[in-house]
Amino acid sequence: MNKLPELFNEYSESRKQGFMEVKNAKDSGTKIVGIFCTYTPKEIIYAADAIAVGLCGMSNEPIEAAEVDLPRNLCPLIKSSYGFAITDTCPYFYFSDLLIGETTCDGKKKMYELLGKIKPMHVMELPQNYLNKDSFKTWKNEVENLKSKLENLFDIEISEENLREAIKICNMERKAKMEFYELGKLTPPAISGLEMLKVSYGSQFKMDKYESIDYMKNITASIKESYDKGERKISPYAPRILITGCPIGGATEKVIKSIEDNGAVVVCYENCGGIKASRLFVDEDKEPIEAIAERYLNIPCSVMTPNKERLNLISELIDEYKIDGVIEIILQACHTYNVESFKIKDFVNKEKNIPYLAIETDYSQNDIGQLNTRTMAFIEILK
Ligand code: BJ8
Repeated sequence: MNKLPELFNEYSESRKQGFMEVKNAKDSGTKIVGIFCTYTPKEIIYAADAIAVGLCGMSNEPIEAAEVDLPRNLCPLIKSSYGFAITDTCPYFYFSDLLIGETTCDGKKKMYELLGKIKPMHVMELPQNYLNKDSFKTWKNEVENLKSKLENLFDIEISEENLREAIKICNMERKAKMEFYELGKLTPPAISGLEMLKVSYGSQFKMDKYESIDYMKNITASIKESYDKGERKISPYAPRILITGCPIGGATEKVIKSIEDNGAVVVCYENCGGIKASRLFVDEDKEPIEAIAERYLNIPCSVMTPNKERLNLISELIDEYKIDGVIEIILQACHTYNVESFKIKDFVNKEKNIPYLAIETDYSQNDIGQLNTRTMAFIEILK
């Protein structure tokens, strides 16, 4: 079995390796579909024998170029994604035959209009009240439209069997990820939050799903084996933190680093890239399109209103992971998470009786001093 440090290094390098994999796939005639969001029903893309790639959007470098066209006071994730596209510095974007976006937040959907001038772009209309009966109909229709779009564009037919196979493999991937995240449930946790973030962030760049699942399983088994032999890397007294809020990775690793440098440990990520994206499975016993539509419409992102399921999820995770404090990371100018943070704080403080801290940040490294002061003060309360 591989030793841990090499596994982690390999995963942090996997974004670069992913570039080569996607190029090879493209050269051999495989279609590439670039995606931006957890709401994209990846099963439809795999059923079309294409590869879904998460597009670059976690780095500060292309933001200056993006600000020539976009307002400065905009979410860094949107500016970074757009900047990568117009500077042609994201190989995944470059190789994509089609981009898929959803009508989530205002900034993203307006950016998709601009991206549509550079690449073929398909936007799915995401209803934002999942409780409304018509929402399911609309969304199911959008999933069917996506299937037809891929069939026409790639001149193929997506059979029910293709869909069932894609559902199975995506569920297997979710299961492998959930087992990996369970390492955070141990006391003390078997892995630091920064390592956990690197593994889960890096995992999206493995193009072959079976390989990716095996790799995730290997990492989990390897860490468990060391833990069972008595290896402890984290102090049992380190306060246990749940991260919620906007998607993070790349430039925003600075927040996790600051939390852990100040003596706490991140044991669970509720956000996209973490549990939110992996805990919901597609029902393999239902009609495939219906089951896919149902699973994706239930994702508790702050673009939904109401978004009660997010509170339920946070509540369960606080209990399951024995959380001492919740830190919400809000990307600058993300209105949905920023406004919803009021409810989250109230719920965490009053219903779960634990401290909550909201951190608003961007992709620059200018706020590291202030970040450290705030996380240090918060962690002192927890000790
Ligand atoms: S399912 S979290 S990936 S929309 S881009 S909403 S940070 S202002 S990313 Fe998201 Fe899908 Fe939801 Fe997940 Fe705010 Fe920025 Fe908008 Fe953002």
